Amino acid sequence: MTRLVEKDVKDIDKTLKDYDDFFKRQTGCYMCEIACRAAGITEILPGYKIAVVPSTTGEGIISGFSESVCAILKHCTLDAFVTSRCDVDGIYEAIQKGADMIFSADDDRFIAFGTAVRAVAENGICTGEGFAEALLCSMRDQSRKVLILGASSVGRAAAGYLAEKKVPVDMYDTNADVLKNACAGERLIEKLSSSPVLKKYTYIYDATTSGDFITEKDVSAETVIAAPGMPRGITEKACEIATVIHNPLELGVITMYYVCAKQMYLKEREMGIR
Ligand code: PYL
Repeated sequence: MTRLVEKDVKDIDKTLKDYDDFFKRQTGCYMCEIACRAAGITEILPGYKIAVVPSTTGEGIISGFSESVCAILKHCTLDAFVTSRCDVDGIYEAIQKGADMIFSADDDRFIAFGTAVRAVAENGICTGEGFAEALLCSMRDQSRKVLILGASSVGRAAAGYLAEKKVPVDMYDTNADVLKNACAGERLIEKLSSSPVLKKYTYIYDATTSGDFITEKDVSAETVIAAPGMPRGITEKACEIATVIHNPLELGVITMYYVCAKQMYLKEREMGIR
């Protein structure tokens, strides 16, 4: 997983509306709609109060990261705030201020979790599934194979999601061992033993951290690429030709919210408090 830096997140809050309009032109849906579909939400859920708690562990705070997460959640008309304090003190503040859900990220893990009921959503899995749903909505022919590059947690989540939707997948990773252990037993996932010819695929999913390796030679006007990988794996010139769905944080965060909220809602119904 690439650790984001300030320049990756600094303009997110200012560009969210325009970006979501662009995203809708690309996929036919707004990010919230895609995230709800990825989370398997078919009914209106209660709005939960969300606290974003900065974490100073490891390499510490990324300037603008928590504020961007909060802005993304508010863009979906959710009730979110960033705690003034960090780490455990921030968790204490979040609960004192009535947060139902907390978002927090250290260098290894970014999660959303319930404060009153056991519920958790993880960024890599949610990003993988959110972008897979975005690709699915953009595919004119869902019987065509999708090429997934990168068997990281994001790529594995995407492969499992698409296979569950009966979409055939070719999967490739430069690390043969990582590829071998990915999505074991999934019938609809074919693992490639050599580097694929990109031009052969209309639908591509870039879950790598390679950056700028898909060029204008590899794509056509029909090509659709879901690209959660950071840095973006597709060159500017290729982005002018193909449909490239890419954002550093937005879709993963929104999908995390709905995945966590669905767990909370179902548990609350079980407990008779909804
Ligand atoms: C969640 C992002 C998506 C891609 N890489 C992940 C990353 O950069 N993780 C590190 C996040 C650190 C946040 C820092 C803060 O500002 O609270 N601890």
